[in-house]
Amino acid sequence: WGDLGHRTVGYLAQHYFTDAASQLVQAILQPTDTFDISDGAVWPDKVRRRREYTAGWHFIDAEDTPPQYCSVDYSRDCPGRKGCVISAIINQTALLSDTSQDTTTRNEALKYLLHFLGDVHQPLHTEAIDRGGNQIKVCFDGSCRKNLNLHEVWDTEIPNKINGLKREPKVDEEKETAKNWADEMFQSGGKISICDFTASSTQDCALQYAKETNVYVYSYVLKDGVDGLEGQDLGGEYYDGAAPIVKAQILAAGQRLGA
Ligand code: DCM
Ligand code: DCM
Ligand code: DCM
Ligand code: ZN
Ligand code: ZN
Repeated sequence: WGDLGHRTVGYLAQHYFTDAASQLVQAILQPTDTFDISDGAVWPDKVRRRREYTAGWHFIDAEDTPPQYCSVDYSRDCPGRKGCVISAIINQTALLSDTSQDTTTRNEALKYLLHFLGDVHQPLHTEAIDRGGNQIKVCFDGSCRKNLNLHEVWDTEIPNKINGLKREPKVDEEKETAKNWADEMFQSGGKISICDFTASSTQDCALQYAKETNVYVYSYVLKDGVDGLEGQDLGGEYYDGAAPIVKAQILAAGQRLGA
């Protein structure tokens, strides 16, 4: 997701925290007036280029065959050295839970988790084809600007349009929009199924979420194949079908992150 999506997932998760969880997040994140939970959630994107070894942690390149057969396979799709969003969730959960780790390690582990629970719910972050849709050129609401692609439409254009947010907003406006969207979903979004992580491993839970997310690649995102999307304007009918999926996935990410 873009910043709006990640910030909303952070604010939404906060609504589900127990008092103990709020205190723990306060202690580990140490938020300030200018650095709140939503800034923690976008932080991994801010350091992504400086920390090249983290670039592969944001997605899992499922080598499946849309729109015919969907699947996510941990041993097939998560390269050992480079890692993927599933291994990143496993590793950062372990670091966050380990009280013998230093404060910086646990602070960063929390920020990575705030972010990756979001990314694992973006359909194109669970799909390899054309680098998760980054190489599929499309248009949106009359704009066919250079480099606009299917991935960015799902990360940013659709969430922005749902909320009437323009491109490249000021941070304060973006945070306000994210807070309002989170409040709205908390009030009327309904209840999402949550993996029982006391009974299942982090890997099984993260993989379950990735598989659920990957199903949308088939049922909607690429249902007409790549050729049916290339060069098309996705701001109309495609947007109308995509918006409820984006809302459902942001809601699921927020509730699951909160849990
Ligand atoms: N920062 C962070 N975690 C915090 C507080 C700040 O990652 N708990 C980030 C935000 C800025 C940088 O560190 O990019 C410097 O923040 P500050 O000026 O608050 O030290
Ligand atoms: N940062 C921070 N707290 C950390 C790690 C990093 O405040 N635990 C800040 C410092 C930089 C930015 O985040 O502004 C990126 O850090 P780095 O250069 O280490 O990737
Ligand atoms: N991305 C992805 N799958 C890939 C490569 C990238 O989901 N195989 C994501 C990560 C960013 C976005 O696409 O959210 C843009 O990546 P980049 O800046 O590496 O082009
Ligand atoms: Zn993305
Ligand atoms: Zn990301």
